[in-house]
Amino acid sequence: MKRRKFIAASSAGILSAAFKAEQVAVVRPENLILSTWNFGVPANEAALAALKEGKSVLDAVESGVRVPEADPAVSSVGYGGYPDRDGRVTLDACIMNGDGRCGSVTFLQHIMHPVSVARKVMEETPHVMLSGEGALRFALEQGFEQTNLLTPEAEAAWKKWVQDHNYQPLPPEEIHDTIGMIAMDAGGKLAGACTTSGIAFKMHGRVGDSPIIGAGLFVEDGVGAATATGVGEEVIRIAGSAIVVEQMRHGKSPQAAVEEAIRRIARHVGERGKTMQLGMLALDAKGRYGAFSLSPGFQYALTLNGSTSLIKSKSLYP
Ligand code: SD4
Repeated sequence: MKRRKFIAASSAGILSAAFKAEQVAVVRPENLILSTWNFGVPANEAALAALKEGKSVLDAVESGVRVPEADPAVSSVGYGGYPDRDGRVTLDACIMNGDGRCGSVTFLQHIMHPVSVARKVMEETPHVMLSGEGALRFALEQGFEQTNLLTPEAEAAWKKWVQDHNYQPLPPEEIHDTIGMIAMDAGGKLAGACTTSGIAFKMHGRVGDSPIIGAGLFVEDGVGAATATGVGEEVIRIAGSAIVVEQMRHGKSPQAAVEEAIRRIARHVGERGKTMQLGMLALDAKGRYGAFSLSPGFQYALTLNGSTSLIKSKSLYP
């Protein structure tokens, strides 16, 4: 960090506030990017590359999450995602800028980059959310190509599930992972994106938290950003990302805010929480960040001052 910027940050009181946080970025970093799970590492690197090229933080999160969307080895996002119980890959995604602009698609089929369709909804329509057939029609009008998203591997996993599970949804510990990314650029501007194929072998038409602004993602300049992964129904029930940002507005650190959200979910789900996959990430406008999950195993990618690492989150249950 350049000396002049460092002095500006400390004189604004940012430094002293940051020292009180549980997880501390000592001064506002050049760029801060957080995303869920191990596939967040290459995603964060793509987002960082976009920021380094001078692109906006909104561009950065979009290019970041496009990486797992296009990766057939990631069985929970975009191309290669596990299908619903009828064998159809249906995708949910949203994107949000710190100034309140946002867009979302739900139950979208045949399009590899739902996050980019969500961005077009934000930029090219008077709406926030498009769903299903209408979202697909809009995507095609916008020039997106229709693709078969069901890879042979995902189809084989689905066929095995059909044989083994008698058409019943999987228990929460066996579901797969969403990418949620939140980021702040050197100027303090925030953005986030969230994209998923949802819970594997879900009912046809089921939509989770990921494309819902305020549930899977929420971002507000000057306050903070939050995102969620895991059993979307439980995140929706508490308006997860919105309440995390709201608590940061009222003075909680990102870590305290995600812990409070996870504890609220724990009260709803009782004993099931011990094995339920559900994690949240948050960052605030001071450059502090936090992560917490219900059951153990949640990991996130953190990019701070130009380098990215994969970190094991703290969890409520051991
Ligand atoms: C959903 N939250 O559709 C997503 C799925 C997920 O880890 O993140 N699984 O509910």
